[in-house]
Amino acid sequence: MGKKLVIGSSGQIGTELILDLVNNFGVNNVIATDIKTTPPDVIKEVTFFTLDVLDADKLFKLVKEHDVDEVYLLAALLSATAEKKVQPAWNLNMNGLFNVLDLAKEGHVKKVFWPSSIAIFGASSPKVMTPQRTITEPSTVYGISKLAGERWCEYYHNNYGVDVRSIRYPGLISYKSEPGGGTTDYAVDIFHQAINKGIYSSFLAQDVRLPMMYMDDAIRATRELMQTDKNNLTIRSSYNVSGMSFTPNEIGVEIQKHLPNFKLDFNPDFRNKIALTWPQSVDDTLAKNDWNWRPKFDLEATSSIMLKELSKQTVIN
Ligand code: AKB
Repeated sequence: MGKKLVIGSSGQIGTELILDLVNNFGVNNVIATDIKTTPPDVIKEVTFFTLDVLDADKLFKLVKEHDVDEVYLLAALLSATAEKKVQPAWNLNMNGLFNVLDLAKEGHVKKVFWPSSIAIFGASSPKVMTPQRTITEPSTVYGISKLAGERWCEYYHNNYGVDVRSIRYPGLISYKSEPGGGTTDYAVDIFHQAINKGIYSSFLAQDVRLPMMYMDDAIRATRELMQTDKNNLTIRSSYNVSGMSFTPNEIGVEIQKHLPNFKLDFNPDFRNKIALTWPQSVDDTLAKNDWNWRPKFDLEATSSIMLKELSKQTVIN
């Protein structure tokens, strides 16, 4: 068995994906890389290298020297940050992907995972139960880069036989690692602030509904997709996957069931405009049919876990 290489391993998804890969394949079969020079404490047992995915030579050497056969490319600038760093975001999100796809095209790695996002949809897409295939006119740099990336993944699969697999992640909720630079980040921040301050000011308006997913579901979806027989996959751009959908007001009410004094107010900023162009829910029938995708966590379960786990961290800190 070759090794699994995670690029962007210190981010919100990367940290938890590393833990899952270590559990399933053993610590000696996983390599963590990130542009940051030191890995987070929770993954410090794993072999780690500093890597900028735009450095194609260093990436190639790492893959060869460590006998890598699977790459998880998570390095990207997310929706809110990308609006402020337009060219760097486009450069990282596109050329990072090309560097990895080209390695697979040349036969140096067998399988690639690359995340897309609900951000590929835009204001003209249907909002409720957004289909797998529909109008996609994203209006953010991030959304444009993810949509272009999807087309390239499908192109590399169809023309060069590259085994690349992808999920359109919704907003992800986790306690082991924090998100950074996304429009859906409020749904993690709110738990931290509820515990630490008892009050949260949401940068999305109270009734903006977005698709979300608890991190355990997102990681399991990733693993299940990667382990599915390639003949079952009918989508080589990226799969819609559904977890739950809620508004800032609804998550606030859920938190108040645990913390009755929690106060929530609303100060929408530029991220609200982005959120208004995204789906409220997505239709993931193809993921269900092709690789038996089933979410396990709803808002109630997610809120209980988040509050319980973050309270422990507060006590320890
Ligand atoms: C973001 O908010 O930018 C991301 C995403 C939905 O892809 N979390």
